[in-house]
Amino acid sequence: MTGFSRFTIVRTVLAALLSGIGGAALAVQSRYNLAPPMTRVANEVYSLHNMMLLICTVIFIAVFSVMFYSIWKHRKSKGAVAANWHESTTVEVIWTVIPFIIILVMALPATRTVVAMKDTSNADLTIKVTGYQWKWGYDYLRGEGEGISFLSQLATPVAQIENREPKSATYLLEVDNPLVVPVNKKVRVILTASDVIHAWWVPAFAVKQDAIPGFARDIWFRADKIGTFRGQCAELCGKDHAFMPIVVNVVSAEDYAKWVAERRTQMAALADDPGKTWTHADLMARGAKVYQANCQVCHQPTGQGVPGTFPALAGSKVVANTPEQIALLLNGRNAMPSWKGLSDVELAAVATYTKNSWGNSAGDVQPAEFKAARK
Ligand code: HEC
Ligand SMILES: [Cu+2]
Repeated sequence: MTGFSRFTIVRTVLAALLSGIGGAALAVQSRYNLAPPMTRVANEVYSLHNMMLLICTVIFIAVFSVMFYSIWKHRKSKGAVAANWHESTTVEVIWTVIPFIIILVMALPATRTVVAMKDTSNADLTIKVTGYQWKWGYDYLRGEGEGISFLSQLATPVAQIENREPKSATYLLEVDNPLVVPVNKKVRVILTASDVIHAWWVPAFAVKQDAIPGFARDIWFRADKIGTFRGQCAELCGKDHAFMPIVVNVVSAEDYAKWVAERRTQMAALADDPGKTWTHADLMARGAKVYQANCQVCHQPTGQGVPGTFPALAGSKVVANTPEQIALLLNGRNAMPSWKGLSDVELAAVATYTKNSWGNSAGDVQPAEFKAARK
C-alpha cells in the first residue's frame, strides 16, 4: 500500500467520524440508531450523542490498549519485575486534569441543549396533552386552532394484535386521530395526566416528558419537515401501556389551516343538543359506537361480560332499571368506572344501546334524563 492511499483511507475515516459529530449528515435510519432528528433540538441531541459515543470509544480503546499492552509486555514469564513506587504527583495531576477537561467538553454543549429544550417561551401554538389509561387527549389551547379538542386512540385492529391477520408496517404505532401541527412553528406542549403517570415521547423531535396527574409540565418542538412522526407512551402505566401510541402529522401552513377549518365544522356538527329528543334509531347507532369505544373491553362485544369479573349486560337488572343505570354510569361502582366524562348524548345512546341489544328490550333513555341526573 502506498503512503498516499493510506492517507486517503485515514482521511475518509476521519471525515466520516467528523460528519458523525455533525449529526444529521449521518442520520441513517437503523434499528440501532436514534430516530433521524427532525427539529433543531433533536439535531443537537443527535450530535451530542455521537460526540459522547466517540469520546467514550476513544477512551475505551486508549485505556484498554495501554492495559493489555502493559499486561502482555511486562508479563512474569519475560522476567518482569514489579515496580514498587508509591504515589506519583505527576500521574495524579494528569489523571485529574484530563478527565476534568473531557467533562467540560461534554458538559458545556449538553447544558446549552438542555437549556434550549426547556425554553417554551414565545410559542406559536400551545397544546395540552392529557394522558389517560390508555389514550391521549389533545386540547389546542392557544394559537391557530384554539378550541379544538379530541382523543387519540390506538387504531391497530384487534385481529392483528391476536395474530389472526398479518401485522402492518405501523403496527401499534397508528391512531384514529393524530395530532396535527404546522411545520416550522414553535409548538408548546403542556402535559398532564388524569389517572397515573404517562410520558409523551416522540423520538424524531427529541421530546420525552412525563405526564403526571395534578401537575403541568411543558416542553416544545418546532418540526423542520412535513411528515408523519410516531412515538409511544414511555412510562409504564398499566396493562395497555403498549397500546397508547402517539402520531404527529406535521403539515404545511395551508394544510393546517384547512385541517383547522374541517375540525371546526366537525366539532360544530358533533356538539349535540342534549335538549333535543333523539329517535330510537339514532340513539342505537350512536350507542353502538360509544359501546365499542368504551365498554366492550370489559363487558365484551357480546354483552356477556366475563363471568366472575365483568357482569353480563345481557339480562342485567341494572340495565333494565333506568334510574339505577343512569346513576351507575354517572358514578361508577367498584371496578366499574364513572362515565361522567362522556356527554349526555353519548351516555343516553350507550344506555339505550345496552337496553336494546343481546335480547334486552327495555326502552330508550333520552339525553335530557342524564342532564337532569347530573345535578
Ligand atoms: C374497566 C372495565 C369496565 C368498563 C370499561 C365498563 N364497565 Fe361496566 N362494569 C364493570 C364492573 C367491574 C361492573 C360491576 C360493578 C360492581 O357492581 O361491582 C360493571 C357493571 C356494569 C353495569 C351493571 C351490571 C349489573 O347487572 O350489575 C352496567 C349496566 C355497566 N357496567 C355498563 C357499562 C357501560 C354502559 C360501559 C361503557 C360506557 C361500561 N359498563 C364500561 C366494569 C366495566
Ligand atoms: Cu401511558
